Amino acid sequence: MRHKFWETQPVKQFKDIGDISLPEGPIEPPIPLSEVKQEPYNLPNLYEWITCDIDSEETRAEVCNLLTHNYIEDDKNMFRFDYSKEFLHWALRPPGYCKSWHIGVRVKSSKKLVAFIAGVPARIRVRDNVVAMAEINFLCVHKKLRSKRLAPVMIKEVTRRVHLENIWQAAYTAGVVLPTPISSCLYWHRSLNPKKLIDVGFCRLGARMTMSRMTKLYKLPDSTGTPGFRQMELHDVPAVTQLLRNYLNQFEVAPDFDENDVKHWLLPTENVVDSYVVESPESHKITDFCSFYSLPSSILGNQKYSILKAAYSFYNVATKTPLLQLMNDVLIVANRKDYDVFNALDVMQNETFIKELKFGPGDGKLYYLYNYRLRDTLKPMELGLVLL
Ligand code: NHW
Ligand code: MG
Repeated sequence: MRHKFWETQPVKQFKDIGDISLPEGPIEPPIPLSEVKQEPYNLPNLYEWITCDIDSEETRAEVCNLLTHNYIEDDKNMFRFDYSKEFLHWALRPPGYCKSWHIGVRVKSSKKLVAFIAGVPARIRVRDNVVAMAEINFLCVHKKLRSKRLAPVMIKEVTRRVHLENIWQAAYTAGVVLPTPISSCLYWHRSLNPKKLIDVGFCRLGARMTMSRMTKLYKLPDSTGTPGFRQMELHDVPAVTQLLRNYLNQFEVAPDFDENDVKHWLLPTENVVDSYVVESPESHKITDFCSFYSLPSSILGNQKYSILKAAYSFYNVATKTPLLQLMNDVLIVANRKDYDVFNALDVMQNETFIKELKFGPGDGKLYYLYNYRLRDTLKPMELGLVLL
């Protein structure tokens, strides 16, 4: 398959797969900032660029509205991600974020927002190198403007604005195959509310399965089992950071989190991100950590339900409690908080609990790096990075 745009970009190409003469690392060197294009790329005449002020309630609502009606749907167009304003506030304003990386396109005459793309800064370790990167997400073009090659212009513009901050690499994910994934991961789903999931068509009753057997199969206890399991608090930030840094070290690609990052990304925020620790009842040391973020989907065209409440496994570290037990406790918490489904990628050590905790397979999520070549693709278990 030809990729007219992606073939022109500094990414590992399909023809490079297996070519061991190519070195690992950056594909193109940085250029002096004075040589970075100073003006935005050209848009078709009816449209104009805007920098979206995510601090403004009104802009955030506009972006939410665009995404709610035009962002990612499943293969069968039954569900569409429904990012909340609180979620966007969290996702787009990590430490050191750049306003200029929150990019919208609107119709000049009506001012209607019709496209969006965003980047946030992150330090990502690739094997032994910590690389300053942008994480690119929320690329969205209004349904009526699809297939007009607007996406490549959006990508070039965000690249230019990232370059202006002297950053030359990026990480992103997609459900589609582009040149070329660093890892191909799979989502797994753990039913919490099987009856609703069947009603809305998220899953089906298998052969020889009845609703009552299904309900019994997925039933969870009311309270968690691990002594010392509790919600993470502000004073846990140093201990959690240490735990995470030690743990993430074993993966080939992983974020290089410091305390500020942990505070932002992992301290509980109502309806956005939830984190729990295990504090040893004897030593009061934090021995284990787990977290999930909250990303509902709109249910398209169902009479009875309009929202699917989904929790997504984020970062989990088990040093004392078995990971299986820790994750079972997270399922219990998510169930108690009324989530319908708990999702996890097969990254890190997630494979060790996915089958036993009754997750079923779902869609793929492909991970990519921009302007950074890895010699071989990584197994999901070698990946220590979760992108929203
Ligand atoms: S993935 C979510 C993407 N969004 C959606 O799926 C929402 C629904 N779909 C749409 O809004 C998470 C449109 O279909 C979009 C494409 C906008 C996706 N990534 O305008 P054209 C992210 O946000 C290529 C990258 O005609 P369209 C991560 C496609 O292969 N490229 O298509 C975003 C083709 O190029 P090719 C994608 O359907 C990462 C070209 O776009 C893509 O109207 C971005 C066609 O453009 C995707 N998901 O609009 C990259 N989908 O070469 C960041 C399609 O094959 C890179 N394409 O001809 C790093 C930048 C920063 C670097 C800093 C150093
Ligand atoms: Mg287009």
